[in-house]
Amino acid sequence: MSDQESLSQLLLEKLNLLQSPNEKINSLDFAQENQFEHQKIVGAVKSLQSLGDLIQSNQVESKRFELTDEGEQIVENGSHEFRVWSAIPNDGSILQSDLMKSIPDSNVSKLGFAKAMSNKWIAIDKSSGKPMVKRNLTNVKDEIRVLLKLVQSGAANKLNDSQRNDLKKRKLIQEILEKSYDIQRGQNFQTTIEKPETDLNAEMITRGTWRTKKFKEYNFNAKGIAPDRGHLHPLLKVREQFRQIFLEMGFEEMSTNNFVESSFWCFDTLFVPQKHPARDLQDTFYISDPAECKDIPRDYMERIRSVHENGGDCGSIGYQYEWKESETRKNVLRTHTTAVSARMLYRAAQEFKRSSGASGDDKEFKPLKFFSIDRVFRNETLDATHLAEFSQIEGVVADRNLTLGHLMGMIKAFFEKLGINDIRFKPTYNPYTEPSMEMYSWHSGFGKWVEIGNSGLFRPEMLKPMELPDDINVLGWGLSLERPTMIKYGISNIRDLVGHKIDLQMVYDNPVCILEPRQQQQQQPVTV
Ligand code: FB9
Repeated sequence: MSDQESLSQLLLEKLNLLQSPNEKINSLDFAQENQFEHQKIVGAVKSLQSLGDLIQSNQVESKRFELTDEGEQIVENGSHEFRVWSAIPNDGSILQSDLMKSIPDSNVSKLGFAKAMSNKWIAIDKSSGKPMVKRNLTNVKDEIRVLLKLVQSGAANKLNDSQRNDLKKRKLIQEILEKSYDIQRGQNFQTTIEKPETDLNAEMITRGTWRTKKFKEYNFNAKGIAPDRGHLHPLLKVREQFRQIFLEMGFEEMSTNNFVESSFWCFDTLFVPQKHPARDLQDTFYISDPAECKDIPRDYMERIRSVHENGGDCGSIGYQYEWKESETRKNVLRTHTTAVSARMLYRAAQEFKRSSGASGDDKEFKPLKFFSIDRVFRNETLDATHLAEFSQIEGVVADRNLTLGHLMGMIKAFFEKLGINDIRFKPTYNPYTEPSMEMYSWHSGFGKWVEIGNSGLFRPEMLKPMELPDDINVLGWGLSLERPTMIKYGISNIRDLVGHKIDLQMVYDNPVCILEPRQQQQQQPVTV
C-alpha cells in the first residue's frame, strides 16, 4: 500500500470515528496533529475524491501567523531591547557608544536601544558630560520573545489583537493565507478503499464480474497526451507576422530562393563600386565553384559599366574608375535581399519598356510594391547579436514622383502595425540610395533610442540603367528579422535564438508571436 493509500486509509478511519456525518476534519489540523506534510494530506484527499462520493470535501482558506526571519532571530537570541538591557552592567552604567558596539548587529542595537528607552528599561545619564547608559529596572521580562514563541508553536490565537498587530508592525510575524480542505463522510462513505477498475477486460465480461465491480468514472475532461508534433521556430512565427503586415499593405512577396548571387546583382546594379569595402573578402562570402556567373544581360551590363565609370546618362559623374566585367561575374552569398529588389525592378522596367514600346503609347506605369524576408550572409565578426547570416526584411515601392515624404510615411505606416509609433529618422549613407536614413524608435525598457532599420530613395545611377521611366522613383527600407524576434521573446544572445544550442523547449513553449498594433488592445508597444 503506497504512502498516499495508507494516508487515505487513515483519513477514512478518522472520519469513521466522527460522531455525526456532518462533522468535519480539516486537512491542516489533521496534518499538524499527525505530523504529516499538509501537501501529502491534500494528495490523499484528492485521491479519495476521485473515488466518487466516498468523502465530501471543500476547500477553505485559513489565516495563520508565522515568524519572519527577524522573529526567528529573537526567539533564538532574545528581543533587541532585551539584548540591549542585558548588555548594561546591572550595577553600573556603560558609555552609549560602547553599549552599541557591544551588540554586533547595528540594526538590533539601534532598534533595541530605542525600544528599551521607550519601555523605560534604561536611561541615559549625561551628568558626567558623556552619555552613560544605565538600567532603570534590575530585571525585565522579554515579553516579545515569549509571544513569538507562542506564535511559533502555532498558538498565535493566544495573543490579543494589539499584541499581534504590534508584532506585525515590527515585522516579527507575518500572516499566511493557507488553503486547506474540510472533509466529511460522503454519501457512499466506507472505510475500505476499493480501487475502482479502470479497464473492462475479457475475463470480467466472461465471468460477469463487471456487474459487481466499481469502475473509475470516465474523466471526459482529461486532456489527452499532446501529440508530438512539429513547432514553428520563433523566427518563422515572427516572419509570418511581418508577411501578414506587408500583405495587408498591398505588397507582393519577391521570390528570394537564390542565396548565391552574382556580384552584378548584389553590388554593381546597386551602384556599389567594385572597390567598396563591403565587397571585400572579410565582408562577403565569395563562391569558389561556380566562381563565375554566366548569364548577365549584356546591354544592361554595359550601361552599368558606364554609370560606374562616368555616371552614364543620369546626370552623375559615376566613380571615375575602370570597371571590370570579371569582378561583376564573381558569385557571392548575397549580402542583402536588395539584390533581389534590383532583379525585380529591372524585370519590371524591361516589361514596362516592352509593353509600352509595343503599344507605342505612353502606357500607365502600375506602381510596384514588393517585399522580401529571407536569409542574407555577411562575413562579419560574430558577437552576441551578430551571426554570419541573418534574415533581412525589405520593402520596396516604385511609382511616379515618389518623395522622401512618401518613404517616411510608408515606414511610419509599417511600424505602426508593429505598435511602434514614435520613430525618428537619422541621415545615413548607402551606395544605392540617396538620401538614406536610419530609423530609430524609443525603447522604454532600455530607456534609449534603438536603431530599427535603414532606408532610402534608390539612386538614378541604379534606376536609369534599368531603363525605368525617368519620373519613376523607388523607395526602400529594410530591417532584420532576428532583432524584433529577440526583443519579442526577450532573448539577448542570438545563439539562444538560432543554431544547435537553442533550447527546443523555448521553441515549444513560446506561444505564437503576435506583433499586433496598439489600437486593438492596450498592449505594451513591442519594445524594440
Ligand atoms: O533590424 C534592425 N533593428 C531592429 C529592427 C526591429 C526591431 O524591433 C521591431 C519592432 C519589433 C528591433 C531592432 N536593424 C537593422 C538595426 C540594427 O539592429 C543594426 O545594427 C543591424 N542591422 C542589420 C545589418 O547589420 C549589418 C539590422 C540589419 C539591417 C540593416 C539594414 C537593412 C536591413 C537590415 C536595410 C536596408 C535597406 C536600405 C535602403 C533600401 C532598401 C533596404
